[in-house]
Amino acid sequence: MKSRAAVAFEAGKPLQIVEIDVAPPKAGEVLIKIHATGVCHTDAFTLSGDDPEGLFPSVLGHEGGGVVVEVGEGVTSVKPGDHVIPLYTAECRKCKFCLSGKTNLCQAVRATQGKGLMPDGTTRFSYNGQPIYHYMGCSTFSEYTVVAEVSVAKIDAAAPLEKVCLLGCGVTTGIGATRNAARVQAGDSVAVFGLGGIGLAVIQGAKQAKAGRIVAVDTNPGKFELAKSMGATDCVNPKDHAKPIQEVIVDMTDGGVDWSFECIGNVNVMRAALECCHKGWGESVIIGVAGAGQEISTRPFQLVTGRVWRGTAFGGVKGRTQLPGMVEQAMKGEIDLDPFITHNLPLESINEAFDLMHEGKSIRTVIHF
Ligand code: NAD
Ligand code: DAO
Ligand code: ZN
Repeated sequence: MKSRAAVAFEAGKPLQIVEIDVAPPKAGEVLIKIHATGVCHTDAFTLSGDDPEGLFPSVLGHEGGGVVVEVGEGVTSVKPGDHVIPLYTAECRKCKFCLSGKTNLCQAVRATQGKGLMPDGTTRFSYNGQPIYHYMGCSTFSEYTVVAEVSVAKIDAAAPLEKVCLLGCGVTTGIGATRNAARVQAGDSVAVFGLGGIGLAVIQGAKQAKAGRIVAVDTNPGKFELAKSMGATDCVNPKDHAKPIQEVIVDMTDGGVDWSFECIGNVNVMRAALECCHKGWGESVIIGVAGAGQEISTRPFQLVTGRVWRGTAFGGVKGRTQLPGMVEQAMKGEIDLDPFITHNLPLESINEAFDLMHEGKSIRTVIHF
Protein backbone atom coordinates (compact mmCIF):
# COMPACT_ATOMS: atom_id res chain seq x y z
CA MET A 1 0.00 0.00 0.00
CA LYS A 2 0.95 3.65 -0.37
CA SER A 3 1.82 5.65 2.73
CA ARG A 4 2.71 9.28 3.35
CA ALA A 5 6.01 9.32 5.19
CA ALA A 6 8.79 11.66 6.28
CA VAL A 7 11.90 9.95 4.95
CA ALA A 8 15.47 10.60 6.13
CA PHE A 9 17.27 10.18 2.81
CA GLU A 10 20.61 11.56 4.04
CA ALA A 11 22.30 12.46 7.34
CA GLY A 12 22.12 16.13 8.21
CA LYS A 13 19.43 16.91 5.62
CA PRO A 14 15.76 17.73 6.34
CA LEU A 15 13.24 14.89 6.09
CA GLN A 16 11.35 14.65 2.81
CA ILE A 17 7.61 14.03 2.74
CA VAL A 18 6.99 11.43 0.05
CA GLU A 19 4.62 8.59 -0.70
CA ILE A 20 6.39 5.31 0.03
CA ASP A 21 5.30 1.71 -0.56
CA VAL A 22 4.60 -0.42 2.50
CA ALA A 23 4.48 -4.21 2.01
CA PRO A 24 2.00 -6.34 3.99
CA PRO A 25 3.03 -7.78 7.36
CA LYS A 26 4.78 -11.16 7.22
CA ALA A 27 4.50 -13.88 9.87
CA GLY A 28 4.81 -12.43 13.39
CA GLU A 29 4.38 -8.86 12.13
CA VAL A 30 1.74 -6.17 12.53
CA LEU A 31 0.70 -3.37 10.15
CA ILE A 32 -0.23 -0.21 12.07
CA LYS A 33 -1.87 3.04 10.96
CA ILE A 34 -0.06 5.71 12.94
CA HIS A 35 -2.34 8.48 14.20
CA ALA A 36 0.24 10.62 15.99
CA THR A 37 3.91 10.60 16.90
CA GLY A 38 6.19 12.64 19.09
CA VAL A 39 9.60 13.84 17.90
CA CYS A 40 12.38 12.95 20.34
CA HIS A 41 15.96 14.16 20.62
CA THR A 42 17.03 10.63 19.60
CA ASP A 43 15.42 11.09 16.16
CA ALA A 44 17.44 14.29 15.76
CA PHE A 45 20.58 12.50 16.97
CA THR A 46 20.18 9.81 14.30
CA LEU A 47 19.29 12.32 11.60
CA SER A 48 22.42 14.33 12.47
CA GLY A 49 24.65 11.39 11.49
CA ASP A 50 26.18 11.00 14.99
CA ASP A 51 24.32 7.75 15.73
CA PRO A 52 26.63 4.78 15.03
CA GLU A 53 23.56 2.68 14.19
CA GLY A 54 22.02 5.36 11.97
CA LEU A 55 21.07 4.12 8.50
CA PHE A 56 19.85 6.00 5.43
CA PRO A 57 17.43 6.17 3.76
CA SER A 58 15.14 5.37 6.66
CA VAL A 59 11.80 6.20 8.22
CA LEU A 60 12.63 7.59 11.67
CA GLY A 61 10.25 8.05 14.61
CA HIS A 62 9.72 5.90 17.69
CA GLU A 63 7.15 7.70 19.85
CA GLY A 64 3.87 6.84 18.15
CA GLY A 65 0.34 5.71 18.71
CA GLY A 66 -1.88 3.99 16.18
CA VAL A 67 -4.41 1.33 15.26
CA VAL A 68 -3.73 -2.18 13.98
CA VAL A 69 -4.79 -2.58 10.34
CA GLU A 70 -3.60 -6.11 9.54
CA VAL A 71 -1.67 -8.88 11.23
CA GLY A 72 0.66 -11.48 9.75
CA GLU A 73 0.45 -15.22 10.17
CA GLY A 74 0.68 -16.47 13.74
CA VAL A 75 0.01 -13.13 15.42
CA THR A 76 -2.26 -13.69 18.40
CA SER A 77 -1.73 -10.84 20.85
CA VAL A 78 -3.31 -8.08 18.71
CA LYS A 79 -5.97 -7.90 16.00
CA PRO A 80 -7.18 -5.28 13.49
CA GLY A 81 -8.80 -2.37 15.31
CA ASP A 82 -6.68 -2.64 18.45
CA HIS A 83 -5.07 0.58 19.64
CA VAL A 84 -1.35 0.20 20.13
CA ILE A 85 1.97 1.85 20.92
CA PRO A 86 5.00 0.53 18.98
CA LEU A 87 7.94 -0.40 21.20
CA TYR A 88 11.61 0.26 20.49
CA THR A 89 12.35 -2.05 23.39
CA ALA A 90 10.54 -5.27 22.48
CA GLU A 91 9.23 -7.78 25.00
CA CYS A 92 9.11 -11.38 23.74
CA ARG A 93 8.67 -12.96 27.20
CA LYS A 94 10.80 -15.91 26.04
CA CYS A 95 14.44 -14.79 25.68
CA LYS A 96 17.05 -15.05 28.43
CA PHE A 97 16.75 -11.32 29.08
CA CYS A 98 12.94 -11.31 29.35
CA LEU A 99 13.00 -14.40 31.58
CA SER A 100 15.73 -13.01 33.86
CA GLY A 101 13.37 -10.65 35.66
CA LYS A 102 16.35 -8.29 35.84
CA THR A 103 16.02 -6.14 32.72
CA ASN A 104 13.64 -4.85 30.07
CA LEU A 105 16.28 -5.26 27.32
CA CYS A 106 14.62 -8.06 25.33
CA GLN A 107 16.97 -9.38 22.66
CA ALA A 108 14.40 -11.15 20.45
CA VAL A 109 14.62 -8.67 17.57
CA ARG A 110 17.70 -6.73 18.64
CA ALA A 111 20.08 -7.88 15.89
CA THR A 112 17.83 -7.06 12.93
CA GLN A 113 16.35 -3.95 14.60
CA GLY A 114 19.85 -2.49 14.89
CA LYS A 115 20.30 -3.04 11.14
CA GLY A 116 17.05 -1.27 10.26
CA LEU A 117 15.39 -4.51 9.19
CA MET A 118 12.46 -6.69 10.17
CA PRO A 119 13.26 -9.98 11.99
CA ASP A 120 13.49 -11.90 8.67
CA GLY A 121 16.28 -9.56 7.54
CA THR A 122 14.26 -7.61 4.97
CA THR A 123 12.47 -4.26 4.91
CA ARG A 124 8.76 -3.56 4.33
CA PHE A 125 9.42 -0.02 3.07
CA SER A 126 10.47 1.11 -0.40
CA TYR A 127 10.45 4.26 -2.52
CA ASN A 128 10.63 4.12 -6.31
CA GLY A 129 11.63 0.47 -5.93
CA GLN A 130 14.57 1.27 -3.63
CA PRO A 131 14.53 -0.23 -0.11
CA ILE A 132 14.13 2.08 2.87
CA TYR A 133 15.30 1.05 6.34
CA HIS A 134 13.17 0.75 9.46
CA TYR A 135 14.21 2.63 12.63
CA MET A 136 14.30 1.31 16.19
CA GLY A 137 11.71 -1.28 15.24
CA CYS A 138 9.04 1.46 15.06
CA SER A 139 9.35 3.96 12.14
CA THR A 140 6.45 6.10 13.31
CA PHE A 141 7.10 8.94 10.83
CA SER A 142 4.99 6.99 8.31
CA GLU A 143 1.21 6.86 8.07
CA TYR A 144 1.51 3.05 7.86
CA THR A 145 4.30 1.07 9.48
CA VAL A 146 5.10 -2.60 10.05
CA VAL A 147 6.52 -3.79 13.37
CA ALA A 148 7.17 -7.12 15.04
CA GLU A 149 4.39 -8.48 17.24
CA VAL A 150 6.81 -8.48 20.19
CA SER A 151 7.22 -4.74 19.63
CA VAL A 152 3.56 -3.83 20.09
CA ALA A 153 1.84 -2.79 23.34
CA LYS A 154 -1.95 -3.05 23.17
CA ILE A 155 -3.58 -0.16 25.03
CA ASP A 156 -7.06 0.99 26.02
CA ALA A 157 -8.92 2.08 22.86
CA ALA A 158 -10.38 5.03 24.77
CA ALA A 159 -6.94 6.58 25.34
CA PRO A 160 -6.22 9.68 23.19
CA LEU A 161 -3.51 8.52 20.78
CA GLU A 162 -2.35 12.09 20.14
CA LYS A 163 -1.31 12.28 23.81
CA VAL A 164 -0.44 8.75 24.91
CA CYS A 165 1.96 8.45 21.96
CA LEU A 166 4.41 10.25 24.28
CA LEU A 167 4.42 7.13 26.45
CA GLY A 168 6.15 5.41 23.52
CA CYS A 169 9.41 7.02 24.64
CA GLY A 170 10.03 10.25 26.52
CA VAL A 171 7.54 10.25 29.35
CA THR A 172 7.87 6.53 30.06
CA THR A 173 11.67 6.79 29.99
CA GLY A 174 11.78 9.60 32.53
CA ILE A 175 9.07 8.37 34.89
CA GLY A 176 10.28 4.76 34.55
CA ALA A 177 13.82 5.83 35.46
CA THR A 178 12.59 7.17 38.81
CA ARG A 179 10.63 3.98 39.52
CA ASN A 180 12.87 1.23 38.13
CA ALA A 181 16.48 2.37 37.71
CA ALA A 182 16.30 4.60 40.77
CA ARG A 183 13.75 3.93 43.47
CA VAL A 184 12.97 7.47 44.56
CA GLN A 185 11.28 7.49 47.96
CA ALA A 186 9.32 10.15 49.83
CA GLY A 187 11.61 12.89 51.09
CA ASP A 188 14.56 11.96 48.83
CA SER A 189 16.59 14.67 47.11
CA VAL A 190 16.94 14.54 43.33
CA ALA A 191 18.99 16.44 40.73
CA VAL A 192 17.84 16.42 37.10
CA PHE A 193 20.29 17.52 34.40
CA GLY A 194 18.56 18.60 31.17
CA LEU A 195 14.97 19.77 31.08
CA GLY A 196 13.72 18.40 27.77
CA GLY A 197 10.97 15.81 27.57
CA ILE A 198 13.07 13.23 29.42
CA GLY A 199 14.21 15.48 32.26
CA LEU A 200 10.72 16.89 32.82
CA ALA A 201 9.35 13.35 32.96
CA VAL A 202 11.97 12.53 35.61
CA ILE A 203 10.73 15.56 37.55
CA GLN A 204 7.14 14.32 37.24
CA GLY A 205 8.20 10.84 38.42
CA ALA A 206 10.15 12.30 41.35
CA LYS A 207 7.15 14.41 42.33
CA GLN A 208 4.87 11.37 42.17
CA ALA A 209 7.31 9.61 44.51
CA LYS A 210 7.02 12.62 46.86
CA ALA A 211 10.70 13.55 46.60
CA GLY A 212 11.62 16.37 48.97
CA ARG A 213 14.03 18.48 46.95
CA ILE A 214 14.05 18.38 43.13
CA VAL A 215 16.94 20.41 41.70
CA ALA A 216 16.49 21.11 37.98
CA VAL A 217 19.60 21.97 35.95
CA ASP A 218 19.70 23.43 32.45
CA THR A 219 21.82 25.93 30.51
CA ASN A 220 18.60 27.28 28.95
CA PRO A 221 16.76 29.28 31.63
CA GLY A 222 13.73 29.29 29.35
CA LYS A 223 13.09 25.75 30.63
CA PHE A 224 12.80 26.72 34.30
CA GLU A 225 9.20 27.94 34.45
CA LEU A 226 7.81 24.65 33.15
CA ALA A 227 10.19 22.64 35.36
CA LYS A 228 8.92 24.53 38.42
CA SER A 229 5.30 24.08 37.43
CA MET A 230 5.96 20.34 37.17
CA GLY A 231 7.56 20.04 40.60
CA ALA A 232 11.14 21.33 40.56
CA THR A 233 11.91 23.02 43.89
CA ASP A 234 15.14 24.69 42.69
CA CYS A 235 16.37 25.65 39.22
CA VAL A 236 20.08 26.07 38.52
CA ASN A 237 21.85 27.36 35.43
CA PRO A 238 25.49 26.17 35.45
CA LYS A 239 26.41 29.31 33.51
CA ASP A 240 25.45 31.44 36.55
CA HIS A 241 28.16 29.82 38.71
CA ALA A 242 31.94 30.04 38.72
CA LYS A 243 32.20 26.71 40.57
CA PRO A 244 31.58 23.34 38.87
CA ILE A 245 27.88 22.52 38.98
CA GLN A 246 28.46 19.39 41.09
CA GLU A 247 29.98 21.55 43.86
CA VAL A 248 27.06 23.98 43.66
CA ILE A 249 24.57 21.13 44.14
CA VAL A 250 26.57 19.47 46.92
CA ASP A 251 26.54 22.80 48.78
CA MET A 252 22.81 23.31 48.17
CA THR A 253 21.83 19.85 49.40
CA ASP A 254 23.87 19.24 52.56
CA GLY A 255 26.46 16.99 50.94
CA GLY A 256 24.77 15.88 47.73
CA VAL A 257 21.58 14.36 46.39
CA ASP A 258 20.17 10.87 46.90
CA TRP A 259 19.54 10.47 43.16
CA SER A 260 20.66 12.26 40.02
CA PHE A 261 19.62 11.80 36.40
CA GLU A 262 21.54 12.83 33.28
CA CYS A 263 19.00 13.60 30.54
CA ILE A 264 21.20 15.29 27.92
CA GLY A 265 23.76 12.88 26.47
CA ASN A 266 26.80 14.98 27.49
CA VAL A 267 29.65 12.96 29.03
CA ASN A 268 30.93 15.93 31.05
CA VAL A 269 27.49 16.44 32.56
CA MET A 270 27.35 12.70 33.30
CA ARG A 271 30.43 13.16 35.48
CA ALA A 272 28.89 16.17 37.23
CA ALA A 273 25.70 14.16 37.81
CA LEU A 274 27.65 11.37 39.51
CA GLU A 275 29.77 13.73 41.58
CA CYS A 276 26.79 15.71 42.93
CA CYS A 277 25.52 12.52 44.59
CA HIS A 278 25.77 12.10 48.34
CA LYS A 279 28.80 10.23 49.64
CA GLY A 280 27.94 6.73 50.86
CA TRP A 281 24.67 6.20 48.99
CA GLY A 282 23.91 8.66 46.17
CA GLU A 283 23.10 7.03 42.83
CA SER A 284 23.30 8.59 39.37
CA VAL A 285 21.28 7.34 36.42
CA ILE A 286 22.48 7.98 32.86
CA ILE A 287 19.55 8.37 30.44
CA GLY A 288 21.07 10.64 27.78
CA VAL A 289 22.64 9.01 24.73
CA ALA A 290 26.16 10.30 24.06
CA GLY A 291 27.73 10.61 20.61
CA ALA A 292 29.56 7.72 19.00
CA GLY A 293 32.90 6.88 20.60
CA GLN A 294 32.50 9.17 23.63
CA GLU A 295 33.56 7.94 27.06
CA ILE A 296 32.73 8.80 30.66
CA SER A 297 35.28 9.35 33.39
CA THR A 298 35.52 10.12 37.09
CA ARG A 299 37.96 9.39 39.89
CA PRO A 300 37.32 5.80 41.04
CA PHE A 301 37.31 7.10 44.63
CA GLN A 302 33.86 8.53 43.84
CA LEU A 303 32.60 4.94 43.62
CA VAL A 304 34.82 3.60 46.41
CA THR A 305 33.12 6.12 48.65
CA GLY A 306 29.69 4.77 47.92
CA ARG A 307 28.30 6.60 44.91
CA VAL A 308 26.73 4.37 42.25
CA TRP A 309 26.65 4.93 38.49
CA ARG A 310 23.95 3.21 36.44
CA GLY A 311 21.94 3.70 33.27
CA THR A 312 18.58 2.83 31.82
CA ALA A 313 16.81 2.37 28.48
CA PHE A 314 13.08 3.07 28.17
CA GLY A 315 13.05 3.67 31.93
CA GLY A 316 13.42 -0.06 32.59
CA VAL A 317 9.80 -0.52 31.51
CA LYS A 318 8.67 -3.81 29.96
CA GLY A 319 6.51 -2.45 27.16
CA ARG A 320 3.85 -5.08 26.55
CA THR A 321 3.37 -5.80 30.24
CA GLN A 322 3.70 -2.37 31.84
CA LEU A 323 2.89 0.27 29.21
CA PRO A 324 -0.89 -0.43 29.19
CA GLY A 325 -0.92 0.36 32.93
CA MET A 326 0.92 3.63 32.35
CA VAL A 327 -1.67 4.53 29.70
CA GLU A 328 -4.37 3.88 32.32
CA GLN A 329 -2.48 6.14 34.74
CA ALA A 330 -2.45 8.87 32.09
CA MET A 331 -6.20 8.43 31.53
CA LYS A 332 -6.78 8.82 35.28
CA GLY A 333 -4.60 11.93 35.39
CA GLU A 334 -1.95 10.22 37.53
CA ILE A 335 0.50 10.82 34.69
CA ASP A 336 0.03 14.30 33.19
CA LEU A 337 0.97 14.37 29.50
CA ASP A 338 -0.36 17.84 28.68
CA PRO A 339 2.65 19.87 29.89
CA PHE A 340 4.96 17.98 27.53
CA ILE A 341 2.97 18.86 24.40
CA THR A 342 4.15 22.34 23.51
CA HIS A 343 3.40 22.09 19.77
CA ASN A 344 1.16 20.17 17.37
CA LEU A 345 1.97 20.00 13.65
CA PRO A 346 0.85 18.07 10.57
CA LEU A 347 3.25 15.52 9.05
CA GLU A 348 4.04 17.94 6.24
CA SER A 349 5.62 20.36 8.78
CA ILE A 350 7.71 17.77 10.64
CA ASN A 351 10.98 19.57 9.89
CA GLU A 352 9.66 22.52 11.93
CA ALA A 353 9.46 20.15 14.90
CA PHE A 354 13.21 19.49 14.58
CA ASP A 355 13.89 23.24 14.30
CA LEU A 356 11.81 23.96 17.42
CA MET A 357 13.75 21.28 19.32
CA HIS A 358 17.16 22.58 18.21
CA GLU A 359 16.15 26.14 19.12
CA GLY A 360 15.15 24.94 22.62
CA LYS A 361 11.58 26.17 22.04
CA SER A 362 9.70 22.89 22.31
CA ILE A 363 9.45 20.01 24.73
CA ARG A 364 7.50 17.70 22.49
CA THR A 365 5.89 18.44 19.15
CA VAL A 366 3.17 15.93 18.33
CA ILE A 367 2.88 15.17 14.62
CA HIS A 368 -0.61 14.43 13.36
CA PHE A 369 -1.21 12.33 10.25
P1 NAD B 1 16.07 17.68 24.61
O1 NAD B 1 17.04 18.13 23.60
O2 NAD B 1 14.65 18.07 24.46
O3 NAD B 1 16.54 18.18 26.07
C1 NAD B 1 17.87 18.31 26.47
C2 NAD B 1 18.01 19.48 27.45
O4 NAD B 1 19.35 19.54 27.92
C3 NAD B 1 17.71 20.85 26.83
O5 NAD B 1 16.76 21.55 27.64
C4 NAD B 1 19.06 21.57 26.84
O6 NAD B 1 18.95 22.97 27.03
C5 NAD B 1 19.74 20.90 28.02
N1 NAD B 1 21.20 20.97 27.98
C6 NAD B 1 22.03 20.82 26.91
N2 NAD B 1 23.31 20.89 27.30
C7 NAD B 1 23.31 21.12 28.63
C8 NAD B 1 24.34 21.27 29.61
N3 NAD B 1 25.63 21.21 29.27
N4 NAD B 1 23.98 21.45 30.90
C9 NAD B 1 22.67 21.50 31.25
N5 NAD B 1 21.65 21.37 30.36
C10 NAD B 1 21.97 21.16 29.07
O7 NAD B 1 16.22 16.08 24.69
P2 NAD B 1 15.24 14.94 25.22
O8 NAD B 1 14.29 14.52 24.16
O9 NAD B 1 14.72 15.31 26.57
O10 NAD B 1 16.32 13.74 25.35
C11 NAD B 1 17.37 13.85 26.29
C12 NAD B 1 18.40 12.75 26.09
O11 NAD B 1 17.82 11.49 26.43
C13 NAD B 1 18.91 12.58 24.66
O12 NAD B 1 20.28 12.24 24.71
C14 NAD B 1 18.11 11.39 24.14
O13 NAD B 1 18.77 10.75 23.07
C15 NAD B 1 18.07 10.55 25.39
N6 NAD B 1 17.03 9.51 25.46
C16 NAD B 1 17.36 8.38 26.11
C17 NAD B 1 16.43 7.37 26.28
C18 NAD B 1 16.76 6.12 27.00
O14 NAD B 1 15.95 5.20 26.98
N7 NAD B 1 17.90 6.04 27.68
C19 NAD B 1 15.13 7.55 25.77
C20 NAD B 1 14.83 8.75 25.12
C21 NAD B 1 15.77 9.73 24.98
O1 DAO C 1 21.16 -3.42 23.08
O2 DAO C 1 19.48 -4.50 23.85
C1 DAO C 1 19.98 -3.48 23.43
C2 DAO C 1 19.07 -2.28 23.36
C3 DAO C 1 19.72 -1.08 22.83
C4 DAO C 1 18.75 0.03 22.56
C5 DAO C 1 18.18 0.64 23.83
C6 DAO C 1 17.74 2.02 23.62
C7 DAO C 1 18.67 3.01 24.30
C8 DAO C 1 18.11 4.36 24.35
C9 DAO C 1 18.02 4.97 23.01
C10 DAO C 1 17.18 6.17 23.03
C11 DAO C 1 15.75 5.87 22.96
C12 DAO C 1 14.94 6.72 22.18
ZN1 ZN D 1 12.75 -11.09 25.10
